[in-house]
Amino acid sequence: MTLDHLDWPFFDAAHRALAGEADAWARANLQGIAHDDVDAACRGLVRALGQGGLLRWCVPAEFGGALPRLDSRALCLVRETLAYHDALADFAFAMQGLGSGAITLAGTREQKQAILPRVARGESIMAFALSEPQAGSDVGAMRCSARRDGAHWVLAGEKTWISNGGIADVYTVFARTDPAATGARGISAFTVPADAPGLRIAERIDVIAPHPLARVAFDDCRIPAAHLLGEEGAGFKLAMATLDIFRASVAAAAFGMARRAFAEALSFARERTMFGATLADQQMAQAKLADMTTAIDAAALLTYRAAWTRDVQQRRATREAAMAKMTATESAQQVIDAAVQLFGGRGVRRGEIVERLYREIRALRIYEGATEVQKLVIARDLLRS
Ligand code: COS
Repeated sequence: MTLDHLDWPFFDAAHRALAGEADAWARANLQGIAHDDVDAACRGLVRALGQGGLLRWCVPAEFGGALPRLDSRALCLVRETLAYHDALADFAFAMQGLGSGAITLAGTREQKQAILPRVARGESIMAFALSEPQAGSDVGAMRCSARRDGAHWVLAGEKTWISNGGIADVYTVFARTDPAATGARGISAFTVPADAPGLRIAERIDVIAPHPLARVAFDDCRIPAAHLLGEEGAGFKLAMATLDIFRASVAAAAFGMARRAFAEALSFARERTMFGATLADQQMAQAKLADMTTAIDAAALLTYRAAWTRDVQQRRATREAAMAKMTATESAQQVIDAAVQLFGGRGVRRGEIVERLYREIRALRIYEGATEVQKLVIARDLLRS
C-alpha cells in the first residue's frame, strides 16, 4: 500500500510509524486467511489484532491502550490499512472500537477497568446495539425498554443489524428508560454480557459480504444496576458522540478499499494489451484512472480533516465526520465500480479482488448512518450555526 498521504500536515511522527506498522502487520498476518466460517474468522482476527497490538488504538492508555485518549487519526489510519488488505479484519478492528466507544466516553472507572483492557488484548468481543426493526435511521423511534427492578435493570425488546451479534462477549445496548419520553429523550445505555439471562440471538442475518450479524432479543433480560452506562436518559447523545468518532473511520475504511481497487486496476491497465497498446494507453481508461485517484484523495482529505479537527482542535466534528462518511463511501463505490469495469469480464469473476470489494463496499453507504442521514446531519449543523 502506498503511504504518500502521510506527508499531509494532519499527521505526526507517531501516526507515520503506526501506518507503517499496521501495513507490515497486515502483510504478514492477513494473506490468504480463510473467511468461509465468518464467526471463526472474526474470532481469530480479534485475537490476532489484540496480539499484534493494533487494538490498543481502540482504548485509552490508562486501560491498556496506546494513547491517553482515543485518537481519530490513528483509528482512521488503521482502518484504511486493514480495509486495503482485508475487509473482515477492518470489520473486526472497527467493532472493538465502536462496541467499546461508549464505555470509553462515559463508563465509570470500574466499568472501564472490567472491559477495556480485555478489548485491547482481543480477549473480549464487542458489539454496538442501537438499531431496531422499526428504528434504524430514526433512532428516536426506539422501542426496546429498560425498567429498574431493585438492584437490576430489566431489558425488553429487540435490536437488529447487530454486528458481532452471535459472537460478542459484551453488547453496548441502548434502551428507553423513560416510557413517557419520546424521540431522543429518555434513552439510556447499558453494557450487557452475552450470557445475561434473557439475551437471545433471535436470527442470524446473511448479507452480500458476510460478517457476523444478528437480530438480538431481550426477553426480560436482567442485568445488575451497575451496568448502566453514563447518565440515565443521556443515551441518545452518547450514541451520537460515539458515532461522531467512528463515522470518520468508516470513511477511512471506504477509501482504503477504494485504494486497493485502484491499485489493482492500475497494475492491470499497465499490463493488459488491446488495440495494439496497453489499456493504460487508452484515453478512456486514463480518464477513469484520473477520476478514481482524485476521488480517493478528496475522500481522504475530508476524512483526515474531520479526524484532525476532533483530535487537535478538540471540538465536536459532527459535520466534518458526516461529510467524510458520505463522500468517502459514495465515491468508493464509484471507484470500485470503475475498477470492475477496467477489469472487464474478469472484474465480475468470483475470487477477483475487485469483485470481492464490489460486494464489500456496499454496506458502508448504509451502516452507521446512511448517506441520507449524513445529509440531514450536515444540513442541521449548517442551519444551526
Ligand atoms: N453529539 C452530541 N449530542 C448530539 C449529537 C452529537 N453528535 N447529535 C445530536 N445530539 C443531541 C442534540 O443536540 C439534541 O440535544 P437537545 O435535545 O439537548 O437539543 C438531541 O441530541 C437530539 O438530537 P436531534 O433532535 O438531532 O435528534 P433526531 O431524533 O432528530 O435524530 C438523526 C437525528 C437522524 C441525525 C439521528 O437519529 C441519527 O444519526 N440517525 C442515524 C443513526 C445511525 O447511524 N444508525 C445506524 C446504527 S449504528 S450501525
